[in-house]
Amino acid sequence: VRHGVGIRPAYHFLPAKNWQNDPNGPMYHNGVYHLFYQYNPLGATWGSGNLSWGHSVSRDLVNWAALDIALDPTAPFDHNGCWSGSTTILPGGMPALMYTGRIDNAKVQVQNVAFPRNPADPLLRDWVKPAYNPVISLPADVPGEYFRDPTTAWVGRDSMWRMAIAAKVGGPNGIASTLIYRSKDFRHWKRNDLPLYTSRAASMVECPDLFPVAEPGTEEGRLGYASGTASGAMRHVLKLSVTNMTQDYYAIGRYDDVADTFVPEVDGERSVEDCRTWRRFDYGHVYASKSFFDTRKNRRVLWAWASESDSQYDDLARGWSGVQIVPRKVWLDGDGKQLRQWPIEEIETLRRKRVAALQEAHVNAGGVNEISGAGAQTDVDAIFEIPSLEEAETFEPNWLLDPQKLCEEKGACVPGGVGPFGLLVMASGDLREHTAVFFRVFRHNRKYKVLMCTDLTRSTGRDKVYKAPYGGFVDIDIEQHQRSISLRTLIDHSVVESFGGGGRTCITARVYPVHAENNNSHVFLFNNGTGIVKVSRLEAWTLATAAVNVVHGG
Ligand code: DQQ
Repeated sequence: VRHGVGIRPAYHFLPAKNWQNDPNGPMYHNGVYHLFYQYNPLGATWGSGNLSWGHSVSRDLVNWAALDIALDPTAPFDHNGCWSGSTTILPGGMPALMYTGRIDNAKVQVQNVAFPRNPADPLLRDWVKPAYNPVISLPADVPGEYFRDPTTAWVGRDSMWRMAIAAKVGGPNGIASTLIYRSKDFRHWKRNDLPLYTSRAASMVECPDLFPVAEPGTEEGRLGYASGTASGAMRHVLKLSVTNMTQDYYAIGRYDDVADTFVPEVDGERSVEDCRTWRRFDYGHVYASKSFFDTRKNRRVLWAWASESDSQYDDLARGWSGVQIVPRKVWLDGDGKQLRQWPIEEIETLRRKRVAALQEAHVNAGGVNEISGAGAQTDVDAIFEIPSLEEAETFEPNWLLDPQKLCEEKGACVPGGVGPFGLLVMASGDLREHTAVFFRVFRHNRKYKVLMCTDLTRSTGRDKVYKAPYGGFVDIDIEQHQRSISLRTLIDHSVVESFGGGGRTCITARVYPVHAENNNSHVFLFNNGTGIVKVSRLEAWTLATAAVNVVHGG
């Protein structure tokens, strides 16, 4: 197997070479978008002690220019790695990076700040770490390796800065906590007695993100959190990355801006205490997500890391590892219970040839219809309509807890009643290799339950590659939606990002088809249910290659 040819994404963010993981400190400042990211300049592996902040800039969140590394592990307060953190734009427009440094042989974690050497430089190329770092040292009740990932700071009604930091509190078997620190001057920080949130169920959570959401029907831009201020909103979102699950979970809830505590509003089988029961931004393969408020378009934008899911040997052979998802706009759904996500509209500037425009089409039971002209760089946007829900299979209540397992039991090849129907992407002409993105509708307590899966079982002929299906439920009342459900899928060689039910359920997968080495991938519609499925509307476009950290000249 050749490594990398046909696999390297064409419009997802990745450095020219080497390893990247978490997105760090995304911001929009003076007309420029910045993305920093965990980067190992020495190779295609994580390299904990070498981690630096890679830095790229963009005017449209699609095309990116690579700049020099913003932070590298050279100071006494970070010489074992510059780990994750965030940016805050201080009053007067001065941006500040707050990040975790690993200091000594014990790899103790502390928090450091850095500022642009020349704030007038439009690209903010050069960052200085003041000698007074660290600004926050390790608290006595936190083990050295469990204190990290400061958030963007915000100002409370008492005019004090606040930021959240992940920590395990109370020794090695301590409690996964999100601590709040407060400061008057962004330099001297004091920990609140009460944490923002604790979860006894998870052993460590990292990369917290707290942000306000506009209530349905009101405008995001009204919240006045352009500079990171989180106050003034009725409800907030807390996202936590659960270390041992390598998964991100979020809850919508109430943030008390005096006590600095967060209480999730949970429904169904979700629990306040156990953040692993919360909803997920993505039911596939993403981690360590981070959002920022984009004042250019008054929207919240989410980034997240999608690591490789083949082997480290493959990473080394390719010389690179890890991509960022296409940035997503995030907002509160009209039901007030869940977030919705959609690829930022700028990605549509890459649309070149519209290869399909279907209306009132259909896919017969057992049908497989090619969308000809669609391939490894394609954007598909479709609405399916189910003429009759009569044939829906009966839902078993114990399936509720584990949609992923249900996708394993009922993969794309298992015929059903209503569905499985959807797309086969990154498919070889003979269909031997394909990744299936699909829905299956079940009857449940006189209502219907919609399951969305990305089935990787046949994604590649290679072995030693992750192939278990991903899955999540789509929280919509399909009867209220005229028995219709939408699916948008962004196909980019080894990345398949799908948005089900208008972005209520998202699944990102990494795939490594062998046939793609010959640049000969196909896209099909399929229906493995017992009745026909209508395609009320479907459009598909080829997508151009974006300029992402391309190295010029030389
Ligand atoms: N990655 C960083 C940490 C963070 C983890 C180190 C999450 O700061 O907790 O690369 O992926």
